[in-house]
Amino acid sequence: MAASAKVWSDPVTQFASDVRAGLCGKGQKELPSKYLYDPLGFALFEVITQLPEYGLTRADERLLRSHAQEIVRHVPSPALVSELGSGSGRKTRWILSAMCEREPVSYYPIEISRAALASCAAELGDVGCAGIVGVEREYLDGLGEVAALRTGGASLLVLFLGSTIGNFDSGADARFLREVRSILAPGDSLLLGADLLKPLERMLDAYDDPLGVTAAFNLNLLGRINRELDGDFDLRQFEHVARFNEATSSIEMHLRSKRRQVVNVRRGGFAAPFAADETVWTESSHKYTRREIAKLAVTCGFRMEAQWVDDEWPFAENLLVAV
Ligand code: AVJ
Repeated sequence: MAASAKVWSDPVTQFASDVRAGLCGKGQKELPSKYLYDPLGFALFEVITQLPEYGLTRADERLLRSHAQEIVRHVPSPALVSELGSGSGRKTRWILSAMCEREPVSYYPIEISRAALASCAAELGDVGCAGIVGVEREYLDGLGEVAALRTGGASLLVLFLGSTIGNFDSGADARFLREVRSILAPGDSLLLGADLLKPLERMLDAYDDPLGVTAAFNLNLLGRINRELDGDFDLRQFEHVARFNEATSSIEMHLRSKRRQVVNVRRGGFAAPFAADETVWTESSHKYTRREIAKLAVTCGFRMEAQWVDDEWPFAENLLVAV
């Protein structure tokens, strides 16, 4: 039993089986967006956050910077801070510094990307009172671990920033938030960043920038398959596509095969056929309305304590409290 559990949890085996499932079935091909973030993908995403067309991360950071004191005032003291997908950690600085003005705080970033954890520890190492303990796990497993560490009457403040919630398929965002809620105790807080619906042109430019950084970020997923699974994708035979799906209110990223071709993934032991113009769906990024977030909060066992919206780039910071 131990042996099979070990084989299954091997990250390469898991990646190979997810790629096989995503590329070899009938119907729409798809790959889980979490695989976009290998070290190269993580670095490309960092560049995306600096593009003039991609206002999301700057809006998130502006809101946290301007309202950190106020946000923290809603959180019962003492509190542990944990973050689902810390990324570089840059935005988190404002919250941690505000927490530190009242008490020393332990911060538990949860990340599957080791590169992100390292960058996060380096970025936040100088925030005086914060002890940083990185947790290299999937979000819910990691959060369960952090919740088990709490002692006495400490509350938990969970950060889920950057609109990563929007990457779940429709319906899966609510399922995920309910799972988060089930790990929390009444009175714990969840600070949820969510990108808002905005004019179509603005959304498309953000996911198909003229420099081609987002295209590189997307294509890198095929490069990663080549590197880690000994694949033979010719990246020049695929192109980046960003489109808005009205029905789901999501920006979708796809990779379109420029011609009919067969790609071998040798370490996975399979080959994937592509028709000309067939796409692989690599990411959805749902765009919320303010009311939709409020409804989501309530159906998942939270109340909406407060909401802050950026003036330049429609994006909302939502403070939810577990009921
Ligand atoms: C990191 C989930 C916020 O959906 O906007 C950026 C990732 N994809 N450009 C997003 C992303 C393409 C991103 N999040």
